[in-house]
Amino acid sequence: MYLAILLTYLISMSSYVASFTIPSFDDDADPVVVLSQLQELAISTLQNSSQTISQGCSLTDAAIRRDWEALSREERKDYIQAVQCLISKEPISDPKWASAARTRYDDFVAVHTNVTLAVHNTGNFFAWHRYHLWAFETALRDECGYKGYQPYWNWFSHRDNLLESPIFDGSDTSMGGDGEFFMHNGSLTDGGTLWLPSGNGGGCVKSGPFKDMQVNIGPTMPDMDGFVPVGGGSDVYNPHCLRRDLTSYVTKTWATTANLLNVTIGASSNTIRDFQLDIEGDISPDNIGFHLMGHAAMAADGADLYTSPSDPVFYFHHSMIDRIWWLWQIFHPDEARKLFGTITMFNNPPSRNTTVDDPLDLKELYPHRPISDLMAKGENSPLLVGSMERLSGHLAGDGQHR
Ligand SMILES: *[C@@H]1O[C@H](CO)[C@@H](O)[C@H](O)[C@H]1NC(C)=O
Ligand SMILES: *[C@@H]1O[C@H](CO)[C@@H](O)[C@H](O)[C@H]1NC(C)=O
Ligand SMILES: *[C@@H]1O[C@H](CO)[C@@H](O)[C@H](O)[C@H]1NC(C)=O
Ligand SMILES: *[C@@H]1O[C@H](CO)[C@@H](O)[C@H](O)[C@H]1NC(C)=O
Ligand SMILES: *[C@@H]1O[C@H](CO)[C@@H](O)[C@H](O)[C@H]1NC(C)=O
Ligand SMILES: [Cu+2]
Repeated sequence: MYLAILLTYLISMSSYVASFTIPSFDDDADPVVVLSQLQELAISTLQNSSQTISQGCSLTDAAIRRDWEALSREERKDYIQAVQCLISKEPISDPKWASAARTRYDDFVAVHTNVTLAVHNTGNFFAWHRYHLWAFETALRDECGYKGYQPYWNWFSHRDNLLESPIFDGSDTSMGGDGEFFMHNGSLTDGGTLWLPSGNGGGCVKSGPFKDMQVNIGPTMPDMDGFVPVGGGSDVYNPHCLRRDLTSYVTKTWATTANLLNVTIGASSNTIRDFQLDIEGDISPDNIGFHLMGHAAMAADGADLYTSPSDPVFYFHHSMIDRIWWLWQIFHPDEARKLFGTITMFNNPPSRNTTVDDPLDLKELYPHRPISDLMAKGENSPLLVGSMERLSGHLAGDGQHR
């Protein structure tokens, strides 16, 4: 079935570069393998297009975001050092709205917290997070000497046991391990409608480079039982340790091949509406969607709707979300530049539809660029290649292209 959908589209491709055998996708296959097949299909699709990539960006000079697992020990240490460098720098955000920010790292938590209700379950969800991610990545590079790009968390790898993931294994090349054991009754997520079981943590991250990280903002709306909100956002200074409760139940349940195929080339992929509703967990009651899945798997600070960028793995998660959007855009050129949703969360209060001319708000920290800047230019581009930000990434999938 998936193959048929693809062929319809692929038949319309004209020129070619390299030979590539289109795999037949199967819900029973290993999701890690399926994702790298989708990745190769996407790259082949781009290579076969005769479209010129705009703004001086091409497949050969595009920046490449990579799987953390594909980075060498040295590359991982460079990344960790750059994040710690941002944590050691002074904030530049205006205390008028970000009085709780104490570090340059906090600026990115504070801005997310401030605009939360305008960038989740809204039409700008993907684009705003793409811009925020780019801004963070650029700060690592320009202000902290980092030479690479933002790595991503491949949710499908180690989905059965997150403690074995090189992101979470607690080693000196990880982003820190699990939290200390903290007795609690799981998390009530999805607006309090869905209960998820606890992992074995919930307290302060107990190992690895972010063991002693101090979080200054939040929790504002934590889902985890026993983690008490402070009643405010980026205006409430609340120094506390970074907390996690790595919950493999969540990735085991939802990081599946069926869900991956559904959003990229299957039933949920046909329109921006269904794609976005699926990713944000609103397409079916028993699927929390990849976005909430990643947050809920970290739990505690990383699952707070407002202050989740407090956990540095937030950027790994959103790099993967961005990658899935990018894959989907390549496979669905007619939908790729469309938006779905209004300018208020769940359209509450009721508001107008988002348009591609709407500015993306990163407060005074970065220019308010229109959404269209982060998507393709050119009405009928089969590729939707556009700005650097859009292409910046994902060309080396899953470490297989190193
Ligand atoms: C690209 O073109 C090559 C050569 O014609 C072909 O083998 C390959 O399947 C094409 N890739 C896609 C994704 O259509
Ligand atoms: C966001 O910042 C503005 C000032 O720029 C402030 O008026 C508003 O209350 C803040 N909103 C939240 C949710 O923090
Ligand atoms: C844990 O929380 C859930 C959801 O609120 C509730 O249904 C369940 O009874 C609780 N379990 C215990 C042991 O308190
Ligand atoms: C796949 O997508 C369809 C259409 O969006 C949806 O109805 C179905 O529930 C999805 N399947 C899963 C496993 O989420
Ligand atoms: C808003 O978008 C929806 C589809 O996403 C469409 O049905 C509706 O007509 C649009 N509303 C306006 C006022 O354009
Ligand atoms: Cu967010």
